[in-house]
Amino acid sequence: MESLVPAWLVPARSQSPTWKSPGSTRIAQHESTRVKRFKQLFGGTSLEESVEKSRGGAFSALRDLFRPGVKLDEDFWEELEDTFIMADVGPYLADELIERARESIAAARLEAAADAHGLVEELLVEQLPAQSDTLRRAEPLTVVLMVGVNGSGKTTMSAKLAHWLQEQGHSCMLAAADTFRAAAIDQLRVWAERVDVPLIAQQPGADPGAVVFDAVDSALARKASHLIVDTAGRLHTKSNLMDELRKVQRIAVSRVGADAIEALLVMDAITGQNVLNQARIFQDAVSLSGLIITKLDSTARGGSVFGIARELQLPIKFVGTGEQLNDMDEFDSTRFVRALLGEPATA
Ligand SMILES: Nc1nc2c(ncn2[C@@H]2O[C@H](COP(=O)(O)OP(=O)(O)OP(=O)(O)O)[C@@H](O)[C@H]2O)c(=O)[nH]1
Ligand SMILES: [Mg+2]
Repeated sequence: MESLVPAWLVPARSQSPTWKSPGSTRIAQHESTRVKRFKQLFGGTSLEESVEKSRGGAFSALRDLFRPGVKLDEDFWEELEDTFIMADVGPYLADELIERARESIAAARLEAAADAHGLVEELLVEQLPAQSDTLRRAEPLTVVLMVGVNGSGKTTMSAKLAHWLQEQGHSCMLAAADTFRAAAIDQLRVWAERVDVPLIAQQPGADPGAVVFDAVDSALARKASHLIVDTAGRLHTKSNLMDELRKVQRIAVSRVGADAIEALLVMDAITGQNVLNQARIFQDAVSLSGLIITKLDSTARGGSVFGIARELQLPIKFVGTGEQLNDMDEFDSTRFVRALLGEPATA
């Protein structure tokens, strides 16, 4: 029987030839108390796994830096900066963080690294834009546009959001505005059936603007609270495709008003620092209201989140942490930073 457990969830050491069935009992044996604690914290089944991975990577070095006995000397600052850069925080931000940490630590007259842990935690939380409501709620309908480059996770996240909204008692619909490939429409159809939400789709090649126009009509007629529009992945350099996105947004705005639009840029955490330029062009095309960072489970460098969010000054609304419906979470800066940094090492 095919395993219900996706491969990425199985710890790497379990994927050996002797490893037979990645069943839940066996996985449970691999769970550290830390993972269990994070499971309690996040109430989900996978964000903690993803964050654990980031902590196992560059961020675990950060945690080690704060162990008892380490002095706040030049070596410490150098190592801290290297660790930030390794974690994909980006060189400029790393530099600035170090400057600010130095100032705060000098002002607080701290000498031991272990005492500086809380301060660095605060500094990292401050880098992330203030939280906003997870999703707008406009009457009678909120239209959620999912935009982004190819393969960033738009379709998967559209389904996850539909499921998330439904679980909260909202009535939601999906619109297949990625009309480039028949497979894209089919992919969303499979998700819509799984989540059990109505899908509005047209033939492959149809005008995405027309799909959105029809979908808004249907959503209003059925009194849905949210319409999630899955758009085609596009490179920011293709101006005709960016114009198409503008048109889709214009149509949605003309039907429900600008305040009822949630335009979310879906970015994957793996691409790191080099997506900033792309993001700016998307922001110009469809005044974005927030970010979704996907694939946090697939990277050991959660630091890119800081650079992306700070540069764009947009709230991170959700994170994707796997390929299954429940592999998502609402973003919370403090919880995210705490999960990355963990408790200071005690030995
Ligand atoms: N590990 C992991 N994989 C993800 C996540 N989100 C999506 N994926 C996978 O990434 C791949 C692309 O996801 P899609 O949702 O199809 O991405 P998309 O942005 O709709 O792609 P296009 O429509 O081709 O632009 C699929 O194999 C997904 O299963 C995530 O949070 N974690
Ligand atoms: Mg897609």
